[in-house]
Amino acid sequence: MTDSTTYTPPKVWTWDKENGGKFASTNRPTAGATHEKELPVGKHPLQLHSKGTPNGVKVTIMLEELLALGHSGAEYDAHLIEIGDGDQFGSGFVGINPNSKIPALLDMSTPTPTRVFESGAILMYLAEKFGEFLPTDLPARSECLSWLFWQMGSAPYLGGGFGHFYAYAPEKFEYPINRFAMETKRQLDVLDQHLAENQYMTGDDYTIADIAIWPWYGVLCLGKQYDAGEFLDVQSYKNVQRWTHEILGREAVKRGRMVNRTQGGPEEQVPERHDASDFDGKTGVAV
Ligand SMILES: N[C@@H](CCC(=O)N[C@@H](CS)C(=O)NCC(=O)O)C(=O)O
Repeated sequence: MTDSTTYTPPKVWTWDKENGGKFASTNRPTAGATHEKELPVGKHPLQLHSKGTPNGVKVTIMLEELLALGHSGAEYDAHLIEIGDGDQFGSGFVGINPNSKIPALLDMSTPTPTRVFESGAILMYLAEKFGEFLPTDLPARSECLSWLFWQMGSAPYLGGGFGHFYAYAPEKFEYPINRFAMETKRQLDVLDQHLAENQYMTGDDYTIADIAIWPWYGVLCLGKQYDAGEFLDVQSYKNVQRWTHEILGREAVKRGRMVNRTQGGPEEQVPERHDASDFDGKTGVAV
């Protein structure tokens, strides 16, 4: 590993497999399947292949919210994709997401199975399929989708930028930590100013914009993400704090956070969800 202050890029980049970092064993510069592996198919209309990361949790919260409203068509099997073991490079998974990232959804209730990848696209698909959490009135719908796409564009700076260099990189480099901490705090301020005037991201109604933003910025403001609560002074974002705790109190959020989770105590985890009874005896994620 070369010191970042003295690194001179070669003329042509080559893959240094030993470059260190938490994800060195799964990251690669090529796409496509590395091995044959069929995906399991459960009994429900919706087959989710995911893991309980912020992007994965967006979808399980949405599904639990839809079930809470009585949409039986939103019943789902949540199969665990162990991204640390490279499951995302299996042929079955690549067939539903050529980008090899969780979450990915297969809707078996359409005449031929419909694949949906990218968490924002999955939220929109489910919102449109069930007619919930996405306003139909054009100005309100546009506001909701603006915030949904804001999240999709912004979170990589938080996760891939700040989180990576603050928590996962093999060494603490000042330059990228400063750059991405500044951007993360700017984004938190965007949210804080907006939430000073609005109960939820799109006004009075809880929508897929909140469902997309909360698992990243809400959990960050709980001080959980990257153990960076103090460093980023998350308590100072008072309006984000108010919104974060309001959403934290929702039953569907409590359930969705546990699905495909493999961290914490057994009472916090539902690694695979095939039935509502899988939540029996589970207490939820500690804050
Ligand atoms: N833009 C994508 C990002 C998905 C994503 O980055 N997923 C991560 C986990 S949060 C993943 O599958 N990583 C595995 C890998 O990079 O190999 C989405 O929102 O669905």
